[in-house]
Amino acid sequence: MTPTTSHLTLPFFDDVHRTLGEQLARWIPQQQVDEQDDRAACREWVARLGEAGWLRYCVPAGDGGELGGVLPRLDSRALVVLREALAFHSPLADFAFAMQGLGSGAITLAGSAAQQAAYLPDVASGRQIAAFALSEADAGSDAGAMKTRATSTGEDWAMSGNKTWISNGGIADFYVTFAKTAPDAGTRGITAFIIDATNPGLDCSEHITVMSPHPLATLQFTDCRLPRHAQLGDLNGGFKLAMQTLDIFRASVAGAALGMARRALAEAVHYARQRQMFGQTLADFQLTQAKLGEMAALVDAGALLTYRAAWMRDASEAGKQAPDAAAEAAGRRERTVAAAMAKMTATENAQRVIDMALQMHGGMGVRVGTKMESLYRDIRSLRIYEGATEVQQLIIGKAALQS
Ligand code: COS
Repeated sequence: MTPTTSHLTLPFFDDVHRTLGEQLARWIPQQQVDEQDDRAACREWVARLGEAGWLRYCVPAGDGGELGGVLPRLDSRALVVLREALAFHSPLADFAFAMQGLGSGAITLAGSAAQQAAYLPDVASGRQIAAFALSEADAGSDAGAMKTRATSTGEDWAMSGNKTWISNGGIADFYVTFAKTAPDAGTRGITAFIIDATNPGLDCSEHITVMSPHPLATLQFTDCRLPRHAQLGDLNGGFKLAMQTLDIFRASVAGAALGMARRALAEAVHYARQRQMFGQTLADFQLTQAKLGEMAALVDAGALLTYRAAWMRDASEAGKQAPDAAAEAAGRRERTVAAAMAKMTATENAQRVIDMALQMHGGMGVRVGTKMESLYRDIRSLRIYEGATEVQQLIIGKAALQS
C-alpha cells in the first residue's frame, strides 16, 4: 500500500514537505526487510535510510553543509512527514529513523562544534547509530529522580549506575546519557554526556524483548571513565536539554501514530470493499460506514494537532527573535503543550482506530502475520514511550492551571 499525501496540501506545510512526502510515497513501498531479528532489521533499515538520504532530515545542514543535513535546522514538519510515511509501511523503519534523530537531538541543540562534527554527519549517513539514555528502573515518567551519577575526578568523569528501556541499546555506536552531577539539586543537577559504545565500563548486553520488534537494552555503567569533552551542553543543564529534545520528538511520535492509524484505516476500507456477507459487501452496511466515519475523524483530529505542533515549533525557530525573555518563555510553554496534546491525542486515537479496524477484519484481524495483528502490537508502546499519555496530561493540565 502507498502512504497518502493529500494532507500535505494543508497550509501547515511548505513545498519542501510536499516534495518530501511524494518522494517517500514512491520509495517506501519498494522496501522489504525481514524483521524477525529486530536488531539486524534495525541495522538494515538505518543503512537503507542513510543510503537513500532520509536520515539527513535528522540533523541540520550546518553553515556550509558540513553537518550532513538537508535543511538548515531540524525541521519538525519534515520529521512528521517522514515518520508518518515510514510508519505507514513499517513501524520498525520509523523507529530506526526516529532514534537517529532522538539520539542525536541533544547534540544538535547543545553540542560544541567538535561534537557536532564528530557525530552528526555520521548520523545523517547511517554510519553511526544513535541512542538517548534517560530512563532508569525507578525514573521513567519522573525523569528527574534518576540515580546514575557522574563524578568529576578533576581529569575526567566517572559514571556509575543503570539506564533501562534504552532504544537501540546494544546496537548503538553512541549513547547521549543523562546523569546526576549535583545529586542534591534535583532536576537542576543533571548533565548530559556523549558516551561511545566502546567505552570501557559500559555494558549493553542485557537485551529486553517487547511485544513488537524494537531493539531495547539495559545499560550498566561501572566506574565508566569519560573524557572531559564527553560533557554535552551546560553543567547541570541536562534536564532542560532532555526536555527540549523530547519537545521536538514528541510531535514526531504523533506523526508515527498517524502513519499507523492511516494504514489501519486504509486496510479497513480495502477489506470492507471486498468482504462479502449476507449478500452484500461489508462496506454496504451502515454500521461499517459509521465506524469508518468515526475512524477517519479520529485520524484527522490527531493529524491537525500534530501538524499544528510541528508548525509552531518550525515557525518559532524561523522567527527566533522573541521580544523579551518572558515572551520567549510563554512561547516555549505553548509549544511544549502543543507537542503534548499532539502526542497524547494522536497515539490514543491511533490505538482506537487500529482496534476498530482489527474488529472489522474479524478473525483475520488476530491472525498472526497479518498487518492488522502487527499494527495492534506496534501501536501500544507509543502511548508509553517519550512521555506516557499521563505525563502529557500532566504537562497540559499544569499549563491550564497557570493560564
Ligand atoms: N523545555 C525546557 N525546560 C523545561 C521543559 C521543557 N520542555 N520542561 C521542564 N523544563 C524545566 C522547567 O522549567 C524547570 O526549570 P527550573 O528548574 O529552572 O524551574 C525544570 O525543567 C523542571 O521542570 P518541572 O518542575 O516541570 O519537572 P518535573 O520533575 O515536575 O517533571 C515531567 C516534569 C513529568 C513533565 C518530566 O519529568 C517528563 O517529561 N517526564 C517524562 C520523561 C520521558 O519522556 N521519559 C521517556 C524518555 S525517552 S523514551
